[in-house]
Amino acid sequence: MTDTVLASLADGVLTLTLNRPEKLNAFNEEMHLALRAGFQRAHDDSQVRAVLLTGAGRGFCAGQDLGDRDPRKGGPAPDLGQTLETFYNPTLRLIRSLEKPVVCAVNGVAAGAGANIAIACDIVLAAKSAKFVQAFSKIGLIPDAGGSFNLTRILGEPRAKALTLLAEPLPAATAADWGLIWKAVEDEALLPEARALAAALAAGPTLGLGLTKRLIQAAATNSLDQQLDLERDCQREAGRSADYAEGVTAFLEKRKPEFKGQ
Ligand code: T3D
Repeated sequence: MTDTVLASLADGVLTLTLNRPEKLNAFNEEMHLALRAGFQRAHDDSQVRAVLLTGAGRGFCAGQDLGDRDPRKGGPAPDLGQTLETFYNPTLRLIRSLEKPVVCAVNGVAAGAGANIAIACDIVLAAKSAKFVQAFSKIGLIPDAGGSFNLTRILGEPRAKALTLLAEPLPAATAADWGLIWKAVEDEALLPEARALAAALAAGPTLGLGLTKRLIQAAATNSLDQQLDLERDCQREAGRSADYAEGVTAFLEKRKPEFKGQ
């Protein structure tokens, strides 16, 4: 059987490649479990200092495999609240709570939950030919996989509502102009750029980068007072790290720092 998610670790970067190209990498149960296992490994393995998520073939991810939801096959209607709780939400929580950078290279169409998993990552690069489709309303569903939260927070209500109600494809260049993603790049530059970015992050001060991620995410819901307290606590922790000592020493010695991720 083919692996539905390819995983490889090199130079601190765990690359996870969604691998059901004939279905534009739509999620079946096996792919859900494999992706979740990949992000769990990123949590557990100190050798992993950054994650790179991408898709095999011409698509990034077309969301749920609708072949597995075919009403014509009969039987009771599935409880989709339960499928979110069982399959999508744990992965979303693992991505957001991972205190290591997650780079997403959107190599082609990202639809439904596929689009929303991409935008939940920390730094999103997309090929210029890629597009983001909030496909849910076309089949009578609502935006999930954190989409209603992230789209609204990043874009504001007018654009979040138009994208989700109309389900019109959003080209990568517009997604970048709107600040939904970091960058749209030439198709052939996507993987080289994403790999270089992930490698640079993996060579960085992992603890400080993880705390930074925690802070930026917390700012969405914290008051200024709460955020100032959190900055104080995180800076205290960062200030005790070996990487901070190395960073300052390297600066004073006018050389490149060699961060160990501690
Ligand atoms: O169910 C739950 O657990 C709740 C959670 C839901 C989360 C969700 O993600 S709901 C949203 C599900 N996704 C969609 O509705 C997107 C459906 N796909 C599309 O709208 C289009 O395929 C795309 C816009 C993504 C791409 O269009 P295009 O023209 O580039 O490609 P295509 O020809 O439509 O698709 C290529 C093949 O992939 C095709 O198969 P074939 O005809 O070559 O054998 C197509 O059927 C297959 N495919 C694409 N998306 C899915 C899919 N097969 C199963 N499920 C899919 N989602």
